[in-house]
Amino acid sequence: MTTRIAIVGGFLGAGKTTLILAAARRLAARGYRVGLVTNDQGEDLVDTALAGDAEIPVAEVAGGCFCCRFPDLLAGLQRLQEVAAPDLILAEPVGSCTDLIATVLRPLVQFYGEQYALAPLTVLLDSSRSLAGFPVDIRYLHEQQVAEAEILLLSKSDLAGQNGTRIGRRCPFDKPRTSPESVEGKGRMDADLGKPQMLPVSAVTGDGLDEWLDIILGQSSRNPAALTIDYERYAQAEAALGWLNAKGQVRADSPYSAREWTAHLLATLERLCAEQHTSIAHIKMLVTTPKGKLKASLTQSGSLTWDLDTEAAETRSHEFVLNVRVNAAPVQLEQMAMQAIESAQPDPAARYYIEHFECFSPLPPRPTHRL
Ligand SMILES: Nc1nc2c(ncn2[C@@H]2O[C@H](COP(=O)(O)OP(=O)(O)OP(=O)(O)O)[C@@H](O)[C@H]2O)c(=O)[nH]1
Ligand SMILES: [Mg+2]
Repeated sequence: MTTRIAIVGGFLGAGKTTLILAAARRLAARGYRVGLVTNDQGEDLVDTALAGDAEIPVAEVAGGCFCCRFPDLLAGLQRLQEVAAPDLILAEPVGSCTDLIATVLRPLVQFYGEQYALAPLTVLLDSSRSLAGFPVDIRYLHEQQVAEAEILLLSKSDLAGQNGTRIGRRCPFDKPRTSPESVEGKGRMDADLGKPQMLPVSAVTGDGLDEWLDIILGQSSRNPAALTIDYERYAQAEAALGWLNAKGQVRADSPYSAREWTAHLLATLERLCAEQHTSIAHIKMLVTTPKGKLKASLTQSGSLTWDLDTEAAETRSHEFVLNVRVNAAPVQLEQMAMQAIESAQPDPAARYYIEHFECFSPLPPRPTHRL
């Protein structure tokens, strides 16, 4: 029996995890067993913790994207099959990853086609946001992500019309594809089918979600032409990103608000990014107190969103996981993050402990397979 896999890509902060979690809840209500695979260049992921909190079986591929860690992806898929026997696995590649058709979908179909059935590649495009402040290579990477979509989801459709944005069904980077062949080798596709199916969705209101689920449950990847992509530029784009994953704890003798601590830290980071002309791709924080959880995200300046906010009471301690992806050198990002953590101290006697701290730029992509 084959297990269906839907790969859900798109740029950092485009809304992949939020959509996948909303989809998993909806699928569970329809009677499907669902598993998730999260992915990152480092470890200690807010996304994995969120999926675990939602009680959805999750496997994590850490230390590199699916394409460079293909054996780890396979191991994660297998683990999910063993523990949860899912009908559908939703897999979220790192938001700075592209060329997924050639390096992930095709190898899965070609080498493991008896075990896995691939849904069309979904890519999220957040039309409420501009990447104009990012270097040209990052914008190139973003274009490549959009260009290989089989289903292009125009995410956060509830924000359409705000910030002067509009969501339509025309792809902003529309590039017709050439002579793809079907996965099963049943011949060439109709030229029209080379274009992505386009759909506005909102994980917040649920608009478009059922329509998308019907597509990924009912259709197979058509094995479109692989991207013609310049790996030098792709590597330059990755190298232009500063990546920080940190995990730690705060302890104080007097009660304080963990929400204020989070808001203060993120506001400081946001201010430092603005002062140092650093564009924000995605900054996310998960905070756990003895009584509840908080999760906040920033995908651009002025966009702080609280996705989880169950912490009503004051606390004397909390744990945190901080993931930052910005256009900055690692050494610069490390200084900004430490300054933000120190400035958020609830009182001068409070102590913070960093259990894990890694700050780097992703290495050039070296896919295990490229077909
Ligand atoms: N208004 C609105 N906000 C959304 C929607 N989907 C996601 N967001 C917000 O966008 C931010 C980023 O969402 P994520 O789901 O973490 O994005 P992601 O693509 O998984 O990000 P990375 O894993 O860092 O690449 C969060 O603050 C979400 O609340 C949506 O449909 N509408
Ligand atoms: Mg995510």
